[in-house]
Amino acid sequence: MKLKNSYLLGVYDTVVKRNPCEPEFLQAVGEVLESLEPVVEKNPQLIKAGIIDRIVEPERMIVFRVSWVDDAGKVNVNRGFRVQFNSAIGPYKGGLRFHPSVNASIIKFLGFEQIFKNSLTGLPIGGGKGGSDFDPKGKSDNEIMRFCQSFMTELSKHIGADTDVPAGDIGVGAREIGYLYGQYKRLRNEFTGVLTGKGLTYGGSLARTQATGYGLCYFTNEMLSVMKSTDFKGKTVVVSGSGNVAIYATEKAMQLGGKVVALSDSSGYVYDPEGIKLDVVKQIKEVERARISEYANRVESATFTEGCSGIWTVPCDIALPCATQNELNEESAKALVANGVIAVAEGANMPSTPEAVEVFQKAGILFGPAKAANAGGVATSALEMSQNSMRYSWTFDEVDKKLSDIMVNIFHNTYNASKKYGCDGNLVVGANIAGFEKVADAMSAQGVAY
Ligand code: NDP
Ligand code: 2IT
Repeated sequence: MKLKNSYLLGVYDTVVKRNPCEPEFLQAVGEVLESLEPVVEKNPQLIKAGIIDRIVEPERMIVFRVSWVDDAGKVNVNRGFRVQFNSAIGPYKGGLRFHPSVNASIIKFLGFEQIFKNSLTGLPIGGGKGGSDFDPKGKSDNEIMRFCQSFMTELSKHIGADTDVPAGDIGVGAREIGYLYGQYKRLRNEFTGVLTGKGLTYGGSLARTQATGYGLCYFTNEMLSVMKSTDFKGKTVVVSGSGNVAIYATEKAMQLGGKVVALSDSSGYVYDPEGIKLDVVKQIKEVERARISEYANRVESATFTEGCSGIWTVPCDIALPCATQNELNEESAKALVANGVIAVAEGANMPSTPEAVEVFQKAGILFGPAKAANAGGVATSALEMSQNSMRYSWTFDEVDKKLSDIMVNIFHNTYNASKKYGCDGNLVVGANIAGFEKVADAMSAQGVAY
């Protein structure tokens, strides 16, 4: 922790005391507080108004039991969460994660990040996140359906199209959103835009599936162009993960002229020096829900290596971590730098450890932090909400164009904020400050309840 400002140190100490055993949440808060030092020094009125003391404390956290019956007739119990972190600029908005590692710390770090990310989109959405320690791997469709129905039976009491609008994240894609939506509608008898990432036949938006990965590449392309006068053309790209974000980041990186040579999952990574064949990946991951190792069985030029962090030893010009938090540590960052990487942009949430970020920044590598670089998913979710409110839908090209404009804007707002506060080109600081300013203003305007 490099915090020096005594007020911010006090805020951080309180967060540590209130949230023991929550390392991911403390990591996310620590990074934002460090970035806000110059803002607090320029704007001491923030201290009296308690804006930062308030922003680090969720407005509400709901924790609930999710009981469900498996195919053998046995009752299973999981824990469900929804953190409603900040509603200053719009209804709570953020995904649901189903993964065995989910706990209060993970949900709170994600919900906290979402406040600033959602603000950066320029759209009226507050910060929230939820999920469960349920593991979808190896479950039948019927088990997934029963779990989702049980989860939504409780969650439905706390969400609504103007209150809190969940979406997908790790382990929650179109299938899960469908089951969750069906149950909400059954319970409430309302056809409303209460979830995003819906199927196209019942209120989903074109381009939402592609949005996070495409948006990541639009952001990266603008960062490359403005800060290094280059682009994706002819560049070698490594993408970690092989889920929703990784697949569509790969697709757009290739459309922009890059060559993606590696993808991973939690078991290991595949390396294909001839360039990843995305149709094979989509068949394996989206249709068969199988492991990425299968790619090496089907494509002759590819090899599979066990262990997911080895992917960062593959030489590349551009690295796009798109799997999960803290997947890229100091050692991996050093390997990337030694191999000549010029840009790293985060598709996943907080995939780089603080030590890794420092390695990139010291080496002068372009670094696009998650809050800015992966905001295209939630931005397009907000566009889905707009279409639902209008009972209308835009074409793929209309949504894609809005997405691209939003990502270019996010880059410039982030870059400009870094310059305004004397940290030229430090997009971590820029994103945190640009995201914070709008939320802080709205919180000040709305007063404090006595
Ligand atoms: P998916 O569930 O579609 O894919 C997740 C991918 O990451 C899989 O390849 C998975 O491998 C891998 N992964 C998950 N956990 C781990 C782990 N502990 N170690 C190694 N690999 C892991 O999720 P998404 O693609 O939607 O999400 C990926 C990241 O992007 C997450 O950080 C998410 O928060 C973030 N994000 C997602 C958005 C969206 O719109 N979906 C928007 C913005 C950010 P395996 O199958 O082996 O588990
Ligand atoms: O981390 C994220 O921004 C998401 N998982 C997407 C959230 C959303 O509401 O679309």
